[in-house]
Amino acid sequence: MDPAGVERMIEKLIEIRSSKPGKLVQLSESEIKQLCVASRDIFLKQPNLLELEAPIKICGDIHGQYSDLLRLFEYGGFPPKANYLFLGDYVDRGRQSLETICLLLAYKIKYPKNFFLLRGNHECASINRIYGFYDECKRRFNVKLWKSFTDCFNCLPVAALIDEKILCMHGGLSPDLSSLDQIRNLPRPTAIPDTGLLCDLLWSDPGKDVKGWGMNDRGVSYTFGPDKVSEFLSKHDLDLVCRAHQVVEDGYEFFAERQLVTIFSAPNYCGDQLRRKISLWCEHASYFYRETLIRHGAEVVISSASKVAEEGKTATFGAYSSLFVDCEWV
Ligand SMILES: [Mn+2]
Repeated sequence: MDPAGVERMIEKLIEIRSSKPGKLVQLSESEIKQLCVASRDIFLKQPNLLELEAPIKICGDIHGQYSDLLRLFEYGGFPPKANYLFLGDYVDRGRQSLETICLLLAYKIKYPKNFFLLRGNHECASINRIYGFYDECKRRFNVKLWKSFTDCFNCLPVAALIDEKILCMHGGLSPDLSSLDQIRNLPRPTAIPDTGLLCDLLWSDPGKDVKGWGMNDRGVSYTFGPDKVSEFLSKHDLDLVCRAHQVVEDGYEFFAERQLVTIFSAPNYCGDQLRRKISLWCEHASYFYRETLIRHGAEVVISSASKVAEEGKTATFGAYSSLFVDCEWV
């Protein structure tokens, strides 16, 4: 894809960052198709289990909340100021799945070695057909374009390993996962099956009261107990599982004595309130930085601006967070 074309699309997409949230960016159908094809090629050239290095900023679900994605970059730094790993669920539910996924794919094409996207359970045709993305594509373009996204999503990588110590995925562990090579060897392109390793990596959830493996209320995959997290980390000599997939009120939540963390990055819209909360985010960052430095000897910084409010009305879940892993601070 023509580098100048990608650059123009990025400019057009981030130009509205000072506009009222919700403003649409109308890209052309052919431009979007090119994004899908070019990013797909890059996903397939890179491994299904990405091996990444800190410093990198890890972000959870975005779900079409484009203005919040722009704020996240305003705070964390627009690429290439910082390296990013997103844990999936870019589309559905929010109003601007198209802008969200287009900006993320454009950054992937522009900075293939500094910007990474994992697959979420919503990056699958059978799910995003129902939860909003299909309708948005059909309303603003056509069904054919939605199919181009499906071809691209079927090639997204499913997990990442940071500094050989932090394993990241959208959902969680799987009873079928005994070696990390199994993730490396998962075939692509592929839809997300209803059972098995790929399904679990994208769908499973930790369960506080679970011992071993339990039923999942979603009707798909499993839940896993703290015992399974400990067992998995010690077997593979890892420090932390980092995943998304569940709304957590503060934007992040630890599990199993801090051996697993859930990150969720889609806050409710809140205008100026959010800006105020973002400064809180900084304060939290230094606190967690110190705390985890003691624990791991490597810095895992978790920051969050929580419970943001919208003009007098309290948001149900106003979490806004990302997990920072930054070796420069060692
Ligand atoms: Mn999910």
